[in-house]
Amino acid sequence: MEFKNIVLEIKEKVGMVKMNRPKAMNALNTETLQELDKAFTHLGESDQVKVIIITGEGKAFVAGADIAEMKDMSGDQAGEFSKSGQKVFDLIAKTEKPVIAAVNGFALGGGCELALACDIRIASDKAKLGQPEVNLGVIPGFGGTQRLSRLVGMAKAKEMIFTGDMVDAQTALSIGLVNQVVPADQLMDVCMEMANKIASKGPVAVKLAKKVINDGIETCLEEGSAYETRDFAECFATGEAKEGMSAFLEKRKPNW
Ligand code: CO8
Repeated sequence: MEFKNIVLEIKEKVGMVKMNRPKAMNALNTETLQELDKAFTHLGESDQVKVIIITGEGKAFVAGADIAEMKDMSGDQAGEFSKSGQKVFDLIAKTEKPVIAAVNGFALGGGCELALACDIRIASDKAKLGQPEVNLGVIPGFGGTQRLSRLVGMAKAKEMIFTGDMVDAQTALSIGLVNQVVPADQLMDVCMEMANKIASKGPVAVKLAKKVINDGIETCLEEGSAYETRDFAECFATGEAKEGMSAFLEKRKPNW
């Protein structure tokens, strides 16, 4: 698939999305959001792809929503823009395949929110993350007020969102905003290694684990545990559990 602002590649079982508007620090304009929507719909539907990695070309992962496009918006237009971004990020968050954000550089505003919509964030030691919207007189509008506080807790989320300060990769690691920090030149190798490892596991199990964790965090423990029981049983119903356990007992690799 050909796009203007992103590059989509599939390497065996891994779908790779690269944000590719480096002159504008990969800022998210309407066209880029539409392209992301198309790319993730395609990757979500592909039988070949088991894991997705998203990264950015140049100095930025994504430096936010496109400020030039937003500047003259009316309240209604801004609301629509916020909704369209949230829709794409929800698609990413709910994609049945794990999504790894390879945070290569600045992940600011909508860029931090894009990383937050992913399942796992691996940061280069050069990365900087933040929600600088208050510097522009706005609040995060692509899910940041909700996902950041769920991930790092309300106090840290409020500090980042109220001050607009960026955090470096090590600080992001210390507050749980990223999973790992790696040297910049190893970022893609580390992400690929993790993606390949996940892609080698039971695909139904990985898909259901993502769904149960995501659904469970939005509800109470009792209901979340019921989701877990339902999907634990589902692993057996599909035959995947039988193959995984037989392979273990027969000392061979599972054939999913
Ligand atoms: N939008 C549009 N253009 C951008 C953006 C952006 N978010 N970020 C950078 N650019 C452009 C610059 O204008 C510049 O363009 P030009 O070369 O034509 O002057 C080019 O990218 C390079 O940027 P800099 O010269 O500033 O590069 P530096 O290395 O000096 O700085 C930074 C890099 C720190 C990333 C800096 O560019 C910066 O601070 N960018 C803005 C970050 C920001 O404020 N992001 C938040 C945007 S608001 C947002 O994301 C809200 C999301 C929800 C929207 C809800 C809908 C209503």
